[in-house]
Amino acid sequence: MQEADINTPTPSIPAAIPVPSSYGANNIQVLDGIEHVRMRPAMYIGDIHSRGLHHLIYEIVDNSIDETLGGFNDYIFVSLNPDGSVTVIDRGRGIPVDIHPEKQKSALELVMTVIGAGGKFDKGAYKVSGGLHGVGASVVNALSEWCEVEVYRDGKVYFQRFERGIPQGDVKAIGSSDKRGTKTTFMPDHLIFKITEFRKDIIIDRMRELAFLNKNLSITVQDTEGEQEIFHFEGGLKEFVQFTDQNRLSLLKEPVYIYGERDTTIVEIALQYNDTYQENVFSYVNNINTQEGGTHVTGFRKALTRTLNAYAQKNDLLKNLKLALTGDDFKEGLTAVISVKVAEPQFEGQTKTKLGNSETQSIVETILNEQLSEYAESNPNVLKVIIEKVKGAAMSREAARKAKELTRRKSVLESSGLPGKLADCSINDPEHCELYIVEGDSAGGSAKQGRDRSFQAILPLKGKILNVEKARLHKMLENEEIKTIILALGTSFGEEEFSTEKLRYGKIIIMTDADVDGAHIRTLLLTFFFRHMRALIDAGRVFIAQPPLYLVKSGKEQQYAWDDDERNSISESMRKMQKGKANIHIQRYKGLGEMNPEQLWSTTMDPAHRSLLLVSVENAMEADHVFSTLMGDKVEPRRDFIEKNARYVRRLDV
Ligand code: 0RA
Repeated sequence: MQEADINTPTPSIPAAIPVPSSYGANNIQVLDGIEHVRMRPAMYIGDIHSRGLHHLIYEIVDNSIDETLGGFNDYIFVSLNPDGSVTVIDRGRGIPVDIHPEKQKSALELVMTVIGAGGKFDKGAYKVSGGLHGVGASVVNALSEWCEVEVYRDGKVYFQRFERGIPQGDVKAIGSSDKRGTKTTFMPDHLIFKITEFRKDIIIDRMRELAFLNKNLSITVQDTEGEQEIFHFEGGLKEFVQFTDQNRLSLLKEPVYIYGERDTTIVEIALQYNDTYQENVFSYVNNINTQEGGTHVTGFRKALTRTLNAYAQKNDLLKNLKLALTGDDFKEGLTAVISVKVAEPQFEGQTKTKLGNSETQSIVETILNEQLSEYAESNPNVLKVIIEKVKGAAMSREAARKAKELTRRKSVLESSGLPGKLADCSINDPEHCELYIVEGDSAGGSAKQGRDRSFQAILPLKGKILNVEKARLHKMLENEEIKTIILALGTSFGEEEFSTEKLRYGKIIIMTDADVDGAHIRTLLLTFFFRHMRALIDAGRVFIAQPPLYLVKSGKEQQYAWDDDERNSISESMRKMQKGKANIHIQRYKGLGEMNPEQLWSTTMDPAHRSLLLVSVENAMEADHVFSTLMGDKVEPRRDFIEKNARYVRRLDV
């Protein structure tokens, strides 16, 4: 997948914007700012593909969310308009329209044209400022063909229009109204974005999430057909946890809910235990998903372990357990959402989604300690269930340890040998090495012969790997295929030992057949990477190979096709050259094994010609939902999911 580098200037964007001679220094600065955004949009919104496009909406919605966090707004309306533009309405105070004394411009115009002005206004205590968030409405404006803002304030309606960021006249009062709020409509610039179609499902995921996180807020999403969905959850985080666990069996009647404030920090937590073995903790700071965690998550874990442990000791619930509980034992089957509001959040980490504020850790810890122990005292039956679950985890941990000891040697995972099935590459520099995980021995054979052995390694898998969604840790480590993968990667495994630094390959490429079994194996592998080696996905190390589906032949000429459209247009053009007399033969590749080594190399493995799909997890919550639906125990939701999504499945030979 080709993504523009953050520093790549956008080609073919008219940089020169005509500047009227009456413009002063202020205006030149403003125009420079707008021009910079248009030259390097990725610096401001991440990319110019689907992700960046949707970011435009989030950016405008974030402003309305700021009003909500300040207590001034309880309603947001997002409409995908038939002409491709988007409208966002709130019932906040309305962007001020009075004239700034020095700049001689309305506050509205400054908000919409001065890059970075959003942050300079007093937007309330809990500013949205993580990662790419908070770059401001001016960035959206600069990247829009046109943008119109209506402000409802002081009994009047004000209006201003912009084109590619430039005001088309001053803000004007165009009518009277007793409403309050802001309405922004923008048309993403087709000169900037490679993709200009919004996807309703992506927008709905984020709006639903925002509604869970702000229980007083109601968000309506309207699609191009006029169809509306309303998101309003009075249960807030409690409902968020129930939504996350909808395909799992919960052990509690309803989630534990904690709310507390200290100084200017607000802490909200909901948690429950289910009958699976994974942990799902989603954390937010000022409504931003902190994918890399941070101090709020550390505080949460410490308090959870300490409080539950202390309660269990005190009530003698651990009497037949001969070992001490560890932090990991509290993770099995835990689903939790942690949401904190912090006045001056410090974001760290690779993607600036890790909270750094040290005071937040002790605030979360104190609030959770206090309230969870109170909850425990008044809900002894719930605590019994939780402690039983935790004890189960501890006993399974102990069983795994004993199993290892019994074999009287170091665990295979700690041995230095490589698996016998691996055909390794010859160079040692991981950055330049690739591991192909291939389905089946016959495809493995072709891949081994076709590869460039200097930097490409091949690991053939025998068949289906274990479904890790349903398995406990020690069961996984008994599975030959999984052991082989871990050994080949060199990363080791498990909370303490896993390390991306030990990874032996820069790219891990999953190469399976284009049929149902291939899709299943690919999903099993992705489940494994998502649940147990998520860091590799986040680091952009996991890829999916794209073998062609067809070989179209006519006489000596031959071309590969990756989908039906391509196949048709190739056959069409072969007919026209050869003036309709062509005898066209189309071969459908069912499996990788049908390709000879040279074909596999030239179509799928040769870096100069292949295309790889980069696996990324944009939305961990959504990914968790997909995996728990597809790989979990409940049959009904899986059937529903497959029925709903079947039309999105391409290149699948059913
Ligand atoms: C600056 C100051 C004030 C409100 C806003 C910005 C504001 C911005 C947006 C953007 C979308 N909706 C918005 N609603 C409000 C406060 C002005 C005052 O004190 O009345």
